[in-house]
Order: sequence, then C-alpha cells, then structure tokens
Amino acid sequence: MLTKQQIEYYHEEGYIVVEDVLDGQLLTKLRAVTDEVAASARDLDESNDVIDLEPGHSREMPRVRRIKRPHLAHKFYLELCAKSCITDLLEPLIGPDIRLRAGGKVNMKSAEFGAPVEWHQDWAFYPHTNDDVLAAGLLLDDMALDNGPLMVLPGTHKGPVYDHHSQGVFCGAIDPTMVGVDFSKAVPLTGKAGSMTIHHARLIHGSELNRSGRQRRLLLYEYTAADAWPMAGVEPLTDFEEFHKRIVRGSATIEPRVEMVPIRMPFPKATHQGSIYENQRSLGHNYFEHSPVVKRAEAT
Ligand SMILES: O=C(O)CCC(=O)C(=O)O
Repeated sequence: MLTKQQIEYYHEEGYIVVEDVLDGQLLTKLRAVTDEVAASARDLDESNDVIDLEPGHSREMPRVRRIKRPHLAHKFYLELCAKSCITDLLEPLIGPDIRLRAGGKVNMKSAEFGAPVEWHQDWAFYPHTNDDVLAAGLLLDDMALDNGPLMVLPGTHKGPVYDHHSQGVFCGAIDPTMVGVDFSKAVPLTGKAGSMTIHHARLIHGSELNRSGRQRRLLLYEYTAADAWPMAGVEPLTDFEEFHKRIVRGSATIEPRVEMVPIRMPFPKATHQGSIYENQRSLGHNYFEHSPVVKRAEAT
C-alpha cells in the first residue's frame, strides 16, 4: 500500500516512484513476453497496429520502438494490468473504481539509439470529464540517468494544458521555445527493474535518447477513475461492451463525473499517425537531441 506521504506527494507533485511492485516471477514473465512480442518485428518492413519500428529498422537488424496497446498484444499484459500489486497502489489516488485506457504501450529504448520523447502532457492526447487519470510505468530494466529515464516537471499537473499543436495541427508535444516552462527543473525518475512510476495525466514529462549500452524498457498502462469518460483519444466508445470490459477494479458507471478541468482537443489530428513518436515528427523545435551518438560519429 502507499503511505500517507506518498499519496500527499502524488497530489502535490504529480508523480511518485514505488519500488518492488513486481516480484521476480512477474518480472521474468514480463520480460519473456515482451521479448516474444517484439520478436515479431523480424517479419515486418513497416510498423503495424502492435509494433512501432524505429527508423533504420530492417528484418536483419530489427529495431522496435514500441509495443502498442499491450493489453491486446498478449494475454499476460491483460492479466498483469488488473493485478492487485498494481491496482492496490492506484486506488488511494483515483478511487476504488478503475478502468484501463484503451491505449498503453511498452516503450523500448534500445541501447545506444532508443528514441527520445519530447515534452508533453498525456492529457493533451486524451482529455476526460475529470482528471482522475494517470499512467503507471513498470520498469522492465533498471532506469538510470544514462539510459533515457522518464523525466517529469513536478507540480505541472496543476497548471495549464499547453498547446501541443504545430502550424495549427496536433503534434503531441510542447514547443519548448513557445512556453514559459523551466525545463531545467525536470526530475529524472530512476529505479530498479520491478519498480513502478505513477504520473498524473496533466504532468509535463518526456525523456532523452538512450545513450547507454543498456536497454530501457518501460510498460506504461494508463488508468482512469471509472467515472472519468474520454472526450478524445483512442477509446472506441462505439463499443460500450469493450469499454466496460476494461474495468480492472470496482464497478462501471454510465454517469460521468464532470469537473472544471482545462481541456484542449487534439484536433485537427496529427499529420503523422501511428504513435507519439510519429505525431511528434512535426514539432517545430525539438528539446531533446534525436540523432544517436553512433550515427553522428559515422557522419563525421
Ligand atoms: O518512455 C518514455 O520515456 C516516455 C513515455 C511517454 O511519455 C509516452 O510514451 O507518452
């Protein structure tokens, strides 16, 4: 369970890191399943509904950037998202009735080239009727300063929802030159494999390239209070049964709780579709370096 201090810290700063959430057996299984799903990239020339490929991918040298919607990609991911070792920690933050979002991902930052993620607020992608919405990140590998850890800007979940558009079109990232945000205040979330990060959907976060020789894989499940109903995003609300099935704890309701939360809709849709990495391609000014060290060395 979370301590009173951890709960207060989450509400105040918008994030926490909890150690030892997955035991050795679950962690081993999670890694094995992730290897199995990622191995399907060997048969792919381009990204599909499950696998997002890094630029430079080939069948001989597979480069997987992300496993999309893991709960659909393997039944183990679906079982894991509802396990009490996770949901016990969410209940004090968003209440007893919890739904898994239809999104979610495993971000695979491969050694030496794993891609950065520009600063953004998840809320810009999927505003809801109230902001009891968060992402829980399970560390498959140790997350350290040099392998592109998730970085957060404490307290920003209480501030505005920033513009995530470029030239009038959604791009899933904040232009660092256009906002008065001090990105130097970012806190890297480091921890041992098996730990879990939790961040509020309105918290600004991002991450650098992986410059180390070790991979950094992070399974991000997104959860909402059951009475937070999506106003945009990937939820297929035309399929109520499927929506309803994603309740991982407590019960569903057809009465959304509507609160005064700031909202910007992610429309017109991003020019590049498929994943956040694709959406962010049209951002005018990047904050993070995107060229892997290896590539730059080759170019000079
Ligand atoms: O994997 C990361 O470091 C950042 C993930 C993230 O913020 C996202 O994919 O929305």
